[in-house]
Amino acid sequence: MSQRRSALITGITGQDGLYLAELLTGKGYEVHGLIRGQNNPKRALVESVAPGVVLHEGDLTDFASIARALKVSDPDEVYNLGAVSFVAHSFRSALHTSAVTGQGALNVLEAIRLHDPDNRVRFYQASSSEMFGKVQETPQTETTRFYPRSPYGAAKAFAHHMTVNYREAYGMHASSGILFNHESPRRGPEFVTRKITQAVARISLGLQDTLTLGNLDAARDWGYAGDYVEAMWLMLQQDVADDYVIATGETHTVREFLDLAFGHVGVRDWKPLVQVDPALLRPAEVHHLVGDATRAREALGWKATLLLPDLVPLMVESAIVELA
Ligand code: NDP
Ligand code: GDR
Repeated sequence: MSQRRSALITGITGQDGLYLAELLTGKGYEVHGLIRGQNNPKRALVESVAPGVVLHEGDLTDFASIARALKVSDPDEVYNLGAVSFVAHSFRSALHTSAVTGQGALNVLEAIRLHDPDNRVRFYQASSSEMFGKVQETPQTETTRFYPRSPYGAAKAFAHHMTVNYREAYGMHASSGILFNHESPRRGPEFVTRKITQAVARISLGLQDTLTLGNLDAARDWGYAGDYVEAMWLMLQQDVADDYVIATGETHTVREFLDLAFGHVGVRDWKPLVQVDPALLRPAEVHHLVGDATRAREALGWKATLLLPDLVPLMVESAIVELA
């Protein structure tokens, strides 16, 4: 009988960490997670989503804690999802973002190299479409040049290059998923999709009057997080490690998102309900992203199943249910 496979997930308390822990638990994996702080309030949430998960206290800036988690869990697969992930915040906290989102990934790579010199462990790095920043070509593919526009994007580009380097220099099975925006009812409330859908739910129930946003013209390739964690897993099941763009291939503006969200609760003209606050504009913006996931489709057999017109109602409905 084959031995039960095991995985260690950093960032297990985040949106993707929860979906991935759920996915891997469902596949029969022994799931381990690195969790920050001595009493992280999200511990119970992780345990309810992925029963049997084993949590190890640690921090991506603390090399020893990563080495310890690796030693105790001895995983077949490591998914590095932990990061300071909010782009707007990264401008206010550039050094910390660099330490967690950039150097943190290197800490994990180096800890794996020391723990497993025989390259048995397979590694996944959560790279991002934010690395494309001021886009040099449309749609963006695995070979599109990076031009990050934030401390977050720059830190992710560093982590991405280090992942490629550990693959090429040491023969590590290290893959990067260059994921475009993906959303869900588990998305953090600071991100625009969840901010909008939660506000629309509250406005529709008479609990809030208006919504304040920043740049309404930004365009994003928005997919569903449940689909995207499936792609992460598929990458680590390949014989050869590689980098993959994961995207829907469709782009929409924040305005279009507002049309769909307010439209779902019967509000056609949302303009009187939405204010723009210049304080929410970013020092440098990523204006337009759209990904070409051909490589993922051909090599992994992966395709986005839930597109924005179905995703937005799902998020609004979920926010309404939470308020009930
Ligand atoms: P979230 O912001 O929801 O989760 C981030 C996770 O990182 C949380 O578990 C958080 O823990 C953890 N974390 C933060 N700081 C540290 C630290 N110092 N040490 C250890 N863990 C830490 O992000 P998502 O789930 O949305 O994204 C997962 C990954 O994918 C991130 O790396 C993100 O940058 C990347 N990504 C996300 C995309 C998206 O659209 N969602 C697209 C492309 C890439 P805590 O709960 O304790 O704060
Ligand atoms: P993003 O996501 O920066 O693309 O990074 P976010 O939802 O924060 O912003 C998307 C776009 O919406 C515009 N916007 C606003 N954004 C927020 N958060 N709040 C607002 O009020 C608002 N108004 C307009 C932004 O300017 C931006 O153009 C996400 C994160 O998950 C990253 O970790 C990940 O790498 C990328 O997606 C791909």
